[in-house]
Amino acid sequence: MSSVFGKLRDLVSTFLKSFESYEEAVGSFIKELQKEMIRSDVNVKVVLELSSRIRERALKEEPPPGILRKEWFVKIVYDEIARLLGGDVAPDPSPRSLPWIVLLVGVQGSGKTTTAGKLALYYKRRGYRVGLTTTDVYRPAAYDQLKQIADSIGIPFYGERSGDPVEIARRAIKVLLNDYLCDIVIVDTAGRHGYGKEEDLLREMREISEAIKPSEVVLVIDASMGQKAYDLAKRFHEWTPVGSIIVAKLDGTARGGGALSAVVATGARIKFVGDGEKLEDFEVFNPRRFAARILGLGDIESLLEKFRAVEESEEVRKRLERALSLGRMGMRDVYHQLKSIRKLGPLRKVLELVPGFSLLKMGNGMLKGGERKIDAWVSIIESMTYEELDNPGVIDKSRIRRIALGSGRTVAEVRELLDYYELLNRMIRDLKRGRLRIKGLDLSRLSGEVD
Ligand SMILES: Nc1nc2c(ncn2[C@@H]2O[C@H](COP(=O)(O)OP(=O)(O)O)[C@@H](O)[C@H]2O)c(=O)[nH]1
Ligand SMILES: [Mg+2]
Repeated sequence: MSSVFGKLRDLVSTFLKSFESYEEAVGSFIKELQKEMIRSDVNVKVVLELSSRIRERALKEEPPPGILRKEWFVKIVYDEIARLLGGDVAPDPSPRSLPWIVLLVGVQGSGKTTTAGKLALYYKRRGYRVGLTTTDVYRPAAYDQLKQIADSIGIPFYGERSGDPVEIARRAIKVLLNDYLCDIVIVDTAGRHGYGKEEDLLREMREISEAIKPSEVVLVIDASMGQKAYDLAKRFHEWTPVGSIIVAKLDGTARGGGALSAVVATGARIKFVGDGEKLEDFEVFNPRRFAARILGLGDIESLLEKFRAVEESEEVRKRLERALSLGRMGMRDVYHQLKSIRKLGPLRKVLELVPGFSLLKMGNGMLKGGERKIDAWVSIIESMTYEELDNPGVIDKSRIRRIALGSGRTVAEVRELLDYYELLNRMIRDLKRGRLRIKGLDLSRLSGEVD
């Protein structure tokens, strides 16, 4: 099974090292990306959409300070793949109403029966009363396989070894809901029809679906399914609208390109992934982690660190903007500032490039004392009461002594922080009144240079 996404990692590192101009490198990257994606699992339409969005952003967006354009490009690729998969919003796997009836569909061998057990265990552990049933009458072992799973996790099972799958489904729902008082029922289905024709299978799925009116139809897809995934998902979706997707066998070598295609084909989201044969090997889908897997982000971990720094500095900038519009900066903002610097460690170089950040280290050369001073000030602020944080004006001599004692710092250090806080607020006040000018200052884009 070839995987575009293993290759993508090489593409990324080649891209980062290449000597071509940015535009050329983006062009070659996108061309390679398209080739690889098409050669492997991902549908052509998906590829074209994805690459045109990447290209557009790549040529339009300016990276934040401290980030190279090429590095920013990698973030764009990562973002766009994550966006296809649902972006930052993790799926909500809890039932939207009870009873909750799940109909699992998918082809033979995709992992449906195993997934039925995994899903049942997942909900059982969350306090639901779950029942299992199967409509697969074509494969003699199907009944036993699911019954054994149900027994092993101690939940009710209903099945019939032969008969009409639609009627079996109807009866199963009735029995599990009324006699066993289940509030979630998971219906496993056949992956291959008795006559072996795909259309017969799809028609049967539709009939079962119309008979039991499931709360959600879930398509189970094998992570290693290749180019076929797009068409397959689309066909299932046409016959029985797919509400969500579960990707099984993600523990294999496949990176899940087929799953990406299935998402686009159905417009449904991936809710869970299965990553092993055991029933515990199951978790709620995480779009960013999946995107990272797809990109093989292991070796650009440091780049991700840097992006985190950018996000951090965004927060610093927002707080500064607010302080400027209010004409005052709170002690909590200073605290956040100091923590950011400390958290970012050597990466605070990045932070220093953030517009407006330099303003904060001006004055008494706060960073001169190095990490030690930052640590001291952080622990001093942590020893303040809410009242003191909200209104540092109340901090008198005796409070200074108490804070020094509580934080294990000296009275001089506490005073130094308070002086810094004063100075900062004087500067911000002056800025607001226009007595101090910062070159090109407007509140949406602060420049750190002071005239
Ligand atoms: N490694 C691995 N194997 C799996 C996973 N899910 C299912 N399988 C295996 O895949 C095979 C087919 O699974 P099954 O649930 O019977 O598929 P079905 O035909 O769609 O019902 C079985 O051998 C399972 O043990 C998984 O997440 N990881
Ligand atoms: Mg099965």
